[in-house]
Amino acid sequence: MKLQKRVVGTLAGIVLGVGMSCGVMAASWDMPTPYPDKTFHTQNIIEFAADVEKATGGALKIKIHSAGSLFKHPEIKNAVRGGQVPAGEFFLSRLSNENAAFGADSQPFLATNYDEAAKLWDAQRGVITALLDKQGLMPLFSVPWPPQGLYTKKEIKTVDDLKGIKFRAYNATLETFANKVGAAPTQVEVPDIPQAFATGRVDAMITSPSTGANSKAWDFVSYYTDIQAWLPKNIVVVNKKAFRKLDAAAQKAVLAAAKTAETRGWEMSKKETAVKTKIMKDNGMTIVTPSPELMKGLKAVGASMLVDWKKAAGSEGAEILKAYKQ
Ligand code: PCA
Repeated sequence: MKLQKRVVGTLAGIVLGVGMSCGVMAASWDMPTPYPDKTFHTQNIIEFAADVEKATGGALKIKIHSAGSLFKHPEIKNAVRGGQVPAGEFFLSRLSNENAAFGADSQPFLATNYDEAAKLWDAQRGVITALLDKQGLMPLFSVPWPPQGLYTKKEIKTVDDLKGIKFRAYNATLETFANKVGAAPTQVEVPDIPQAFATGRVDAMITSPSTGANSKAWDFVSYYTDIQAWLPKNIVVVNKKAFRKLDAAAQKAVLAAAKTAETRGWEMSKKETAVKTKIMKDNGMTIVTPSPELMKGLKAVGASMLVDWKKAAGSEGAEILKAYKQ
């Protein structure tokens, strides 16, 4: 037994030595993500990992830990920053408490369709990259959720109808929005949505048709009002030190797979919108086109929030808006 172990150990040493001398040391990365497996973002990341593994001939394997199973969503960014894991995914605008520039894509009614969202990401990318660089992080790719809509038990015809409703929020910006319309916000992560509704912690939410359908929203609300309020993004980041430890070929493979994943993810997101809205309809939800009065009221809230955001985001925010409006 002892001898066997030694032989195996020696063999492993030889294999490792040969590997290193060729510069192809195999690496395995653990990658935490916040959303469940069937979420299109997670599916896209699974394909990204497969592309990397294939392009490196198995020299870099990325193991996805979805639905906050390795690190909870609020911990993922710092886990990558601290080097506990080399890469991870999170909801970009969660970082708006560090710098408002991270929250541009969650500003209500600033960018409300895919063309505008793409333009906003072009405008935002450089600023975000510089901010993350200061933390030893590098963005790999970013993909938007479908336009955000309103889920309620009763039909909402004006902003006043939202008064006093217990409202699920997923970041500080949505919390502010909910407060401004007179609702009562509570933070709830996606995997906890069904339970939060079932136990009456919340009675309404704003999220994509994607998250709505995946959460079986028809079990707890009847109306989906298609307000198309903003298209917030997820981002996948890598720890720069971990990235530098890869050989040149693996670094190239990661960047190429990231580029492909960004393109593929945006396409997946676009398809998701119609498919998931139909699933909600087929399950008995009433899909409502918002009244002009409701939209007017919501947009007024968005406009006042943008004024505050501009103040908070300073020169970085101004840079983003200038590039976006060009
Ligand atoms: N789904 C995620 C973020 C935005 C979205 O559409 C959520 O509801 O938390």
